[in-house]
Amino acid sequence: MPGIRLNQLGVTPTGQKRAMLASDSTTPIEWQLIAADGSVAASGQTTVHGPDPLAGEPVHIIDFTRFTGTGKAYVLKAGALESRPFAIAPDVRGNLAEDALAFFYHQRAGVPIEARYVGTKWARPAGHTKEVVHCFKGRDLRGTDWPGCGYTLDVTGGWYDAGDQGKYVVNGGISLWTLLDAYEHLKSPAFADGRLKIPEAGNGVNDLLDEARYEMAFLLSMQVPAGTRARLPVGPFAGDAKIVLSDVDASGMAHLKVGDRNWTGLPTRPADDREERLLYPPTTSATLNLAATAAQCARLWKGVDDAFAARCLAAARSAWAAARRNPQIYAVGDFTGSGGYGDSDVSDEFYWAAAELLLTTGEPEFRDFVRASPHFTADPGEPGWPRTAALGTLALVKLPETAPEAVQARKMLVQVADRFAAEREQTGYHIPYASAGGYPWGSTSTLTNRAIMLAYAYDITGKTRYRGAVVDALDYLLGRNPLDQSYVSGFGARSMAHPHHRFWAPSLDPKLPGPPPGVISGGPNSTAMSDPVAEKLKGNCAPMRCWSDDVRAYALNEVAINWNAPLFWVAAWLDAREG
Ligand code: 9MR
Repeated sequence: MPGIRLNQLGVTPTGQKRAMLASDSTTPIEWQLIAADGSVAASGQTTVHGPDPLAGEPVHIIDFTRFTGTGKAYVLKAGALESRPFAIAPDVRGNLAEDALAFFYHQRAGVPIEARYVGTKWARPAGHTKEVVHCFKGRDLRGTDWPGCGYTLDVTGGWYDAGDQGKYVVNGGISLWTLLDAYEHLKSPAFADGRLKIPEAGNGVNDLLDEARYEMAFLLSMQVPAGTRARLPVGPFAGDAKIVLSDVDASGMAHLKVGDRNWTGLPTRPADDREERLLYPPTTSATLNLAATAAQCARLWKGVDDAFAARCLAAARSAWAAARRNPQIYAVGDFTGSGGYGDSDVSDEFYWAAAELLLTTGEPEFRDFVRASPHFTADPGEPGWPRTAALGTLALVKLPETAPEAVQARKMLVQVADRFAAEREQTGYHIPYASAGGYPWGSTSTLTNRAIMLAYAYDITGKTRYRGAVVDALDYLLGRNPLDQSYVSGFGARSMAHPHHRFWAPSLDPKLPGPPPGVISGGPNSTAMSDPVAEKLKGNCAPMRCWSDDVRAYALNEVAINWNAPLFWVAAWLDAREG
């Protein structure tokens, strides 16, 4: 492992440039930047950070931002330590944004993944075609007897969530939001019609919208039909309390998920899944995810496909009304075969949905709701599937500049961005995330989601410190970390190659491909070390080191739509803002 670590793709000439090294020295160390011809291009002294409990080592920082030359093979040296050769060039990220977005085509359910778009290596037959499914009926693992429902829904399509082949409205919601937000906020020509390798390229519609529509259509299909009464759990149920089901008007709610009755083995190509696929009970959170994204859809497809936009608006309104009628229906069922995505505080989902509906319709009901929400005046934190307040804030900043809700949202956004940017000083690796409680499941997405907030703060204020913090986050993810690891497949000298995935699993079946380029691992996880690989590391790793590139490590090395989406957003933002 090289002693000096930095973004394995290299750095840009005009951007911020930092590298890290581990050293016990309490005094600064001389460093030199050596050009390919052996000449010293720049030199200076490290900044001593000292011991970093997140990294499990004492860290020094080399900052060579002031050097603005370009070249292919620079090397940093400090004492006996060296970096790998690296590039300084405007285009070091290459196709990161496009590849991160291509992940969503690869994850499509219901259609074959065709060689003409992904190459023969990653082509595969369609999985889960014609998913006309009925509701789970019978006893779950917690002993609750679910009555099933009197209908089936055609929920063919959408994206598989992750290494598993479940399709979840909750996690689908934030992932779809992120793609649609990239479309709406970045307005990048890079994804115009015909730019992506997807079947819809050339249909006259922006390709990013086309990819997003594939999931939007799935979310719409998960809505409970009008006139449906259902027996659902109302209110939270503590601990092992018996769950009581009540008769409610469930019209317009959204089922939380469609998934396998039992977990499928590893590997399982999507087309080879023989498990029964089932709809699981509607929840308030899923319903609000539908309301929020359908509201986005209603404004973004207006003028592109008015009929689709109108369908989305009707779905958003009926979902909102359903959530207001049923504000406390949580994912308390305990089912095997698919992920939980349970969330018993949906005040943030209410705030998010109301903010999207306000932005789309301008109606007073949504304005009043937003203003009365505790999230309107609170630190939104970073987005995450159970924490969507930030998404509401990012909707409000899109209101006309002088609208009081926009003014307040900008204030909260800058406040949270300042907090994230300041956290860098607490970490040896200078990243905008000084997690005191260890690293959570999917920690790489905490960073990319924070980077989205920082990017917005830069766009609103023009302060380079926020852009620098975005670069810091991405540098860490692409190799500037104690493991010298790029968490993105195909990008960097040591990049993730063995994700927990049922198809990209060559270490389990040599006939299967590895991950395509541009797929990000969930990354270090020191707080929920539940898989067999993680269990062995438990207690022996500093948070940033609790990771292994192992297909069995589902708590450390899975890939997921809500993790690739913010990677795409951030890479596309940097491309758009750095030229
Ligand atoms: O990302 C989810 C993480 O926040 C949870 O702690 C974890 C355990 O419930 O589940 C993660 O989501 C997984 C989902 O349940 C099933 N598909 C794969 C997801 C990524 O690991």
